[in-house]
Amino acid sequence: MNAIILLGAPGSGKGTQAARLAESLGLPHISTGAILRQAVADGTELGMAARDIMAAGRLVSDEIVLGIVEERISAPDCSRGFILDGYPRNQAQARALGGVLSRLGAAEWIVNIAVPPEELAARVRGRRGTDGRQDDSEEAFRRRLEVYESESFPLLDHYGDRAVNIAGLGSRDEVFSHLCAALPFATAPLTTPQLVTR
Ligand code: B4P
Repeated sequence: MNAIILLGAPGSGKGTQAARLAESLGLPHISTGAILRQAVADGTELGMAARDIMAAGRLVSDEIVLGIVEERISAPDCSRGFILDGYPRNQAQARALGGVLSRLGAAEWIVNIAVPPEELAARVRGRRGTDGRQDDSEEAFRRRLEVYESESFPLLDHYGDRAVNIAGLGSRDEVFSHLCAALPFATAPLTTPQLVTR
């Protein structure tokens, strides 16, 4: 079982790349952010608990998010593996996940998508108004970046050389090629015609 873990700042393209990888490998894409947004939209108890925290750009409690992840990865469609997008986001989550994955006997593949802050801000600004995400407002996004710097960025030290860094700048296709190159079992489709010489 392969557990692919995508790390990166808000707006780094974790969700974009996880969706492509899921399609290419035929593995489920598990986005804790998407699950939480759906719960908010459905008005469930979980959604009620998460709504204001997310809108403020803060992290939902570790206990809640671990519960979501444990339940999702124990579903039958995750038996070959899965792609985690947005989890873990701090050291407590990383330790909890490590315990769950070792019980499952899963191999961890950790990839960090590196994007400079000015590009992150430009991307999120670009989707304001189209996606209607409350946490994309100027204030909430600034807070999300601060939370990333203090809580999620240190995960790179936590994972050390088990995490592979890839460049998240460039087109979505280029980033996808870097991602596939970091995973021995993934192959990126050719994005430019191959020159055939006779
Ligand atoms: P997430 O849903 O994980 O959102 P994100 O980190 O902001 O986005 P992502 O990096 O996936 O960027 P995307 O592909 O969309 O989290 C939202 C909130 O949920 C958190 O703030 C928190 O409150 C809560 N939450 C989630 N997980 C949690 C956890 N584990 N613990 C506690 N709380 C948790 O890309 C961004 C934009 O860039 C898009 O518009 C995209 O089209 C564009 N883009 C992507 N790739 C590009 C490229 N190569 N070039 C140009 N644009 C690109």
